[in-house]
Amino acid sequence: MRLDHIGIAVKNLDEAVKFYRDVLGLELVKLEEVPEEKVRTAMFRAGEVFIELLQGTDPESAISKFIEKRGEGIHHIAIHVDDVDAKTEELRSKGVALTYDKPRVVAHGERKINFIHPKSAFGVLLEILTRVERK
Ligand code: CMX
Repeated sequence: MRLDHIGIAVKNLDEAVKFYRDVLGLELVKLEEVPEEKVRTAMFRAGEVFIELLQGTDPESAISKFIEKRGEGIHHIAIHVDDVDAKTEELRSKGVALTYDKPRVVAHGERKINFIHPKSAFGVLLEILTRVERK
């Protein structure tokens, strides 16, 4: 297992990209829309890990709801695992609350993801993911 990325919820992705890329100077690796999660994202390389900015594309998006309740800020921490299906089953058998029964395939099959509910992880939303191909 390794830390993959830190997700930050933002209201305006374009404005946030200007800060992280142009002011801070991080390398923008990818801009992407993930319809399955109702988000637009920007992924920046920060050494061995990534910083992911997320803007909701729908008021019902988890990101839009998060910002409405708690404001912009750190939304989740993502941990890469070799097999997210096996990890989901293992964690469920240990009584951990997961948001999806089965991991979701997103980004044209590039990633498989699930989330550990913050109530099971001391107030932090943890994403577990398997990347089919790291980009
Ligand atoms: N981090 C920490 N706590 C969070 C949280 C977050 N990101 N999101 C919600 N919470 C808190 C809520 O504030 C609430 O706290 P209180 O009970 O103290 O008020 C608590 O968790 C319970 O919330 P809930 O009523 O069960 O559920 P919500 O409707 O707030 O949804 C969650 C929370 C995690 C179940 C939902 O956001 C979810 O299913 N997330 C997974 C999907 C997702 O986040 N997608 C966007 C990212 C996609 C990507 O990375 O590509």
